[in-house]
Formats: sequence, structure tokens, C-alpha cells
Amino acid sequence: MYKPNKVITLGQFIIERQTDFPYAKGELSRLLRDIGIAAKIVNREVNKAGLVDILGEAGTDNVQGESQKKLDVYANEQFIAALSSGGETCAVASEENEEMINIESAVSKNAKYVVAIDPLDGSSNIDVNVSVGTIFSIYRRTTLTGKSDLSDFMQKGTDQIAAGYVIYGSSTMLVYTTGKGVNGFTLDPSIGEFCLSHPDMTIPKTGNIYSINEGNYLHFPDGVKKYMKYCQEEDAATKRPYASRYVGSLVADFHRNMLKGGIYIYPTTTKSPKGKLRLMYECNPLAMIIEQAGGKASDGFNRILDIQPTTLHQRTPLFIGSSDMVNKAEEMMTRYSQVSV
Ligand code: P6P
Repeated sequence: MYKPNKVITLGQFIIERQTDFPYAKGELSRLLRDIGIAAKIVNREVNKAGLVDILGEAGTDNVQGESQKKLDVYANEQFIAALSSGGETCAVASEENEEMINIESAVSKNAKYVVAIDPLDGSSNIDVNVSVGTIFSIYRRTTLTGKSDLSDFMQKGTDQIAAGYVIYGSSTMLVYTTGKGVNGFTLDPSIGEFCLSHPDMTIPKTGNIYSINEGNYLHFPDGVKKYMKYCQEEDAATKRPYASRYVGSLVADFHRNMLKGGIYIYPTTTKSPKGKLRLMYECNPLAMIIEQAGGKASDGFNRILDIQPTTLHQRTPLFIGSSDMVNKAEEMMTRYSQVSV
């Protein structure tokens, strides 16, 4: 007898998991739905970027002083609009905006959540058709009433309510966690829905892929140099040498390593003495996801999720992926690059 595969859409899944939050009245579910809607809109533009005048420079710079691509400005606008109209978010902190954005309409609705987001990470790859991504982090506001303020965002990664990413690649996927495991949804363009395709995602305890920009080798800490040499040594028992895979798009490297096992490292360099990646909307959300998937995320010495933020756009070194591989890299950092206190 024909048994149709049961398709579970993101919306259905969120509602079914509502019971994970007995005290929630659906606000988080609606917030996740809003993010899914914006991701579908951004996906539509990413997929036709080569056909319309949406490629290239926007002629503006973001807070990091990086030239903004038209598509990352567009993506930023779409996610902020979706979160604003959804009414569940009282403030947004975006890589593309220097200051946090208060959503007045939501404040009047007593919205519970704030969202930190990198609307289109890896956007320099758009023009060459390499996968890009969105990364988001959701916190419960700590201020009690009225306008949100910076203190709502100055929460450790361990306080995140939910975190996720969207990868706009050979297929478009939304992967998220609310602290009860990690689930992946693939966009089915024929029905315009994200459908559950990767339930209960876990990262292999070890792997044989390392992702790092080897071009910065001379500027890396000695511990990173030693770990890279370790990855390159011949040793059949540990399946070395590992494969070097670096897309130059964090979400693409992270997602591949999640599925196959591996480690991604963006350490300090002379050009980025605090690391390049941002804590609030790149490292913390991916660290929550990787830990929920059984992996590990540190700055080379300390757990990412334990870092106390002090500014919205602060950077941190990032070692993230299979736990055995991160442990080995940390061992090298401790042995060869321990910062003398
Ligand atoms: P580099 C993209 O700008 C990004 O933030 C990540 O997506 C990517 O992994 C990294 O920077 C690439 O940086 O210095 O190696 O080009």
C-alpha cells in the first residue's frame, strides 16, 4: 500500500514542539516563523542575484567598515521588516547596523524577545556564486518594560533561548535549536515551505576536515601553527593528513563540518588581534548549535558560550566543530600559545 512520506513543515514542527515551552504562549513559535518567512524572501533574491541588479557594491560601508553588497543590505532590511511586523521582537542587533534597533510597535505589545543577526554572512562570495548564510540568536529581554536597551543584548551565550542559521547553497536549509537538539529543514521551492529533512542533527565526535585560512599562517599563534602541522602529518590510525576545506563562508564551512565532522578555526591574527568573527551574531549562535549537536566551541582556551559580552560587535577567536578536534587544538594552544597572565 502506498504510504506517502509524511512531510513535516517548519511551521508544523514548531507548533508540535510548542510543548517544549509550557509557559510560552506561542510567541517564540511566531518569532521563528517570522525568521522562516524572511529567509524565503532572501532566498528568492539570492537565487536570482545574477539576473537582476542586486549584485555588486551598495556603495555604503557597514559598522565594520566593510563595503556592503546590495544583497546584504536587502537581506538586512527583510529580516528587520519581518521581525518588526511579527510583533514578538522588541529589538534587533544586526551586523549591518552600528546601533541596536528598537521596535517601538512591539514594545507596546510587551514583546519578550531580542534578536541578534548576521543577515547575510559571507556576502563577498555572492558575486562568485558561493554559498552564503544568515545566522541568528534569540534572547529573552532582561529589561522589564518600555524600550529595550543594550543590557538586553549583553547576555552570555548560555542565556540564548534559540539560535539558528540559514544556508543559501545548492539547496536552502534552515537549521535551528531551542536547546532541545538541532533540526534541519530544507526549502521545497515547489510548495514554498521549509520541510524537516535532518531531524536531531549531531556532529561526529571526530572528523578529518580542518577549515582555516592558511594564507594567514605567518600571523597565527604558535598553537594554531602546531595544530595545522598536526592535521598535515601522516598517521593512518588517526586518518591523517586531514583534508583542508575552506570556502570563505562561515555558514558553508560550519554546515559541512556539522554533517561530516571537522573543525573550523578563525584565530587571532596580526590584522585581527581579537579574531575576526563577532561574538553576538556569529559565534554564540553557532556555539549553541554545535553544543546541542554534541560538538564544542571555544576561543582556543575558554567556552564561547561563557564569554560575558561588553559590546554589540565585539570579536572573538573561534575554534568550533567536532569535540575531539577542538580539544586537540585547545591542547596545542595551551601548550604553545598560553597567554601569560
Ligand atoms: P577571511 C566572511 O566575511 C566571514 O565573516 C566568514 O563567513 C568567513 O569564514 C570569514 O569571514 C573569511 O575571512 O579573512 O578568511 O577571508
